[in-house]
Amino acid sequence: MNTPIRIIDSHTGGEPTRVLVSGGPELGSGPMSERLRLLQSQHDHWRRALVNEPRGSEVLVGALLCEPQAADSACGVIFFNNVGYLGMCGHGSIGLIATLAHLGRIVQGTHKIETPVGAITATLASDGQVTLANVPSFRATKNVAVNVPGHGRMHGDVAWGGNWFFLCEDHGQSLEISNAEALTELAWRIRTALTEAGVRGSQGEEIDHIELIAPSRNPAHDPKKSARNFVLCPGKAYDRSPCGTGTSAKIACLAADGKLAPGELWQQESVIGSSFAASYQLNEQGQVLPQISGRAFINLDAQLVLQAEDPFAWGIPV
Ligand code: PYC
Repeated sequence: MNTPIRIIDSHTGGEPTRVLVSGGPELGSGPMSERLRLLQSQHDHWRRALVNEPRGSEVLVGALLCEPQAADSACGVIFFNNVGYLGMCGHGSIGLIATLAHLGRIVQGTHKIETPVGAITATLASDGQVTLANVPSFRATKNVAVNVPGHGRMHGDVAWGGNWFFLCEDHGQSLEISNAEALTELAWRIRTALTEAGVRGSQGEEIDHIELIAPSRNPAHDPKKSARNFVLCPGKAYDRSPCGTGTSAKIACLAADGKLAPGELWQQESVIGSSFAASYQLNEQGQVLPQISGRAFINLDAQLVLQAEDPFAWGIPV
C-alpha cells in the first residue's frame, strides 16, 4: 500500500508553513543541496501540488521533510514557495520544529537541521519557543543607490541571512497591513530596478527578498534596539512574520555598522505586529551567527488527495 501523503500546517507569527512529512518523492541520501536540485529538476510537481492553488496559495511556504545525512541531525529540509525554492527559511524552521514536536519525534533541547545552505540548530524550550542558530550572515554591500520608477532614488544594503535581501529605510511608506498593496507594489518595483541595474549577491545571485524597514511600534521594544519590517518574498507575497532570514540579514548589517554588540537583544517586528527576538555571536573567523527566537502553532494535520481525473491535482502551474 502507498504511504499516506501527510501534511502538517503551522504558522509562525502569522506566516504559514506546510510540511510534507510522509509519502513524498524519493530523493536519495545526498546533501540537501543535491536533493534540492533533484526535487527542482525531476519532481517540481510536488512543490506545485503542496503550495500552489487550488490547494495552496502564494502565502504558503512548503517544506519537504527529509532523512538527514548525519546521524546526529534531527532531519533535513528543503523549503519552497509558489515560484521556486528557498535556501533557508527562518519562520519555516520554527514551524518545522513545532511540527516535529507535534509528531512526537523530538522533545525539548537542541536539534540539528540540514538545509541546502548548511546546517542550522534549533532549540525547543518548554514554553514552545524555538531559537534558531542560523547560517553565517553578512552584508555584501552598504548603501546601494537604486532608481525606482515612480519613486525616485532609494538606498539600501545588500545582505545574506540564508536568502538575499535588499534592506531599505528611505522608502517613505507607512508599514502597516492596510497599506500592504502599496508596499507590495513598491517592493516589487525595487526588486525589478535592482535586477535591471545589475545589483546582485556576492556570487552573482538575484536579490529576491526586499525588506522595507521602519521603527518598531511596540511600546515594549527599546526604539534603539528594534525595528518593524515589511518583507516581500520572491513569489510576490509578503511575509506575515518578521522573516527569520530577513532578521538575520538585518542583524548582519547592524553588526557591520557597530550598532549591535554580540549577545545584545534585538526585536524585529512584522507588518502584522508579530515579533522575533534576535541576537548574534561571532565565530572564530569573525562571522556573524544570528540567533532568532519565535513560536509556531500547529493548525492543520491532514492527508493530501491526488485524484487521477483532477486536472489541477498537482497545482496550477505559474
Ligand atoms: O522566515 O526566513 C524566513 C522567510 C523567508 C521567506 C518567508 N519567510
